[in-house]
Amino acid sequence: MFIDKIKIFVKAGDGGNGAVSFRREKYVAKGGPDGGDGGNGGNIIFRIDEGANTLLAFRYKRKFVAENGGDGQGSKFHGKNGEDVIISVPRGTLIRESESGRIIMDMSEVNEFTVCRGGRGGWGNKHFATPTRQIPRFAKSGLPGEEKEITLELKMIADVGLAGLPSAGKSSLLAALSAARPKIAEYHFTTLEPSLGVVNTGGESGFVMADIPGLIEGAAEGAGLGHDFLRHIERCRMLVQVVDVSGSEGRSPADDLRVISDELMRFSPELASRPRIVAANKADLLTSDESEFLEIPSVYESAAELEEEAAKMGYRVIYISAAQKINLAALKNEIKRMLDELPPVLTYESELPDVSEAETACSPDDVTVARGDDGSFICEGDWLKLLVGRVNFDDRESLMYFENSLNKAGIIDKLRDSGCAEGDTVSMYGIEFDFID
Ligand SMILES: Nc1nc2c(ncn2[C@@H]2O[C@H](COP(=O)(O)OP(=O)(O)O)[C@@H](O)[C@H]2O)c(=O)[nH]1
Ligand SMILES: [Mg+2]
Repeated sequence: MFIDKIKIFVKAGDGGNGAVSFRREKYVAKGGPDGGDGGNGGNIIFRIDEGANTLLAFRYKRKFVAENGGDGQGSKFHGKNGEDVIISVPRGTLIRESESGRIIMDMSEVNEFTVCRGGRGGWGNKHFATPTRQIPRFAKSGLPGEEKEITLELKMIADVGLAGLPSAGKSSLLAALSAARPKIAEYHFTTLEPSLGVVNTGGESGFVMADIPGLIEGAAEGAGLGHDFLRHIERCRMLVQVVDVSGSEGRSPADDLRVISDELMRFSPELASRPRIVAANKADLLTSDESEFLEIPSVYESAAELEEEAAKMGYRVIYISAAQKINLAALKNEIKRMLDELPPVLTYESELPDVSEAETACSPDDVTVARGDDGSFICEGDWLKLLVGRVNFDDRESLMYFENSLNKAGIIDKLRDSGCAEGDTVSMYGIEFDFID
């Protein structure tokens, strides 16, 4: 079973609550506040696992929830931070937002990525040991951890992608050129999962080749195994189209070239436009003498047609036998020559708006004021949430900035208009303070 696309749910831990507590000591009549902070919630982190090449591990586990932060305690005890959850994925996994389909991250160049941040722990009242009335009295509740429905989609990373009809000899070619051992047999759709192999070219690096299940006419409509597997060669720098030149299955190689080209085009015109070579395979069935390979098109009409069709599309044809390992060096050298001039493997940019854009998108005008059950004034709005997230409540200057921002943005006026008066409690994303007019 091969799984290369799956939807999962992830949630980072919530922040623990800050404690509100007062020191009690012998001989100290009235102790100061000593409530410790809540711990931060654990993050959800993706990490590349070089050994993995499928998303099979997610078949039975689709929900990942990181630990919540512990609550703060008296005597300045800080709550324990929640443990992160590390999720291993194969290199080349795209993380998308399920609902919009937008790419959050391409796990191909970074090794680690935090997809959901744990909520920050609430502040204990120890921070407000010398409360001036202008500053928040105490920060109490921890903030919730982020949660998301995401879709993981594996797009393997290879320099060269093999495309062709079933039984053209794609798997045989990968096996002949690399140490990979894909399944090979004379029946169609032997290959049910993609595989990668490293092809040595004498130099230190070589190149990576990807074998995928065969395509047939109508794959775009779901015929055969459909064309979803093409996603695994979408990053490839070039394609090798494998064609059975012997007509061993009674087909015309020129037709085969057209059929596959059409299906590639229907999947993605961009993929279809990548540089390509045609590997005319099973040439051993036409002649067993390698020196006669170049003569094939002048002897066999079907091969001449293939040459003509390929020339129209701008592709070079190289005659090979994957099974007998004949003329493979010529193919390999041509691939190498082409790769030397091609841009690197495709990687995908995040499609999420960056944070600064998100910030400019929300406005203080959208901040609302509501009354809580206890009579407090509760302010909410994305603009405010971002502001609160940025303030360091341990730092006086940061607090001043907070207060000025509220003033300038008209939030204080809004509170006043809602009937908030001197001494009332105002609550903003876990922060509470007394209203001073
Ligand atoms: N005579 C001959 N048979 C081949 C050659 N390459 C592959 N085959 C055979 O064709 C069949 C299909 O090969 P396979 O590599 O599984 O094709 P795929 O479906 O494109 O991956 C197998 O029986 C292979 O042994 C070749 O160069 N010459
Ligand atoms: Mg195969």
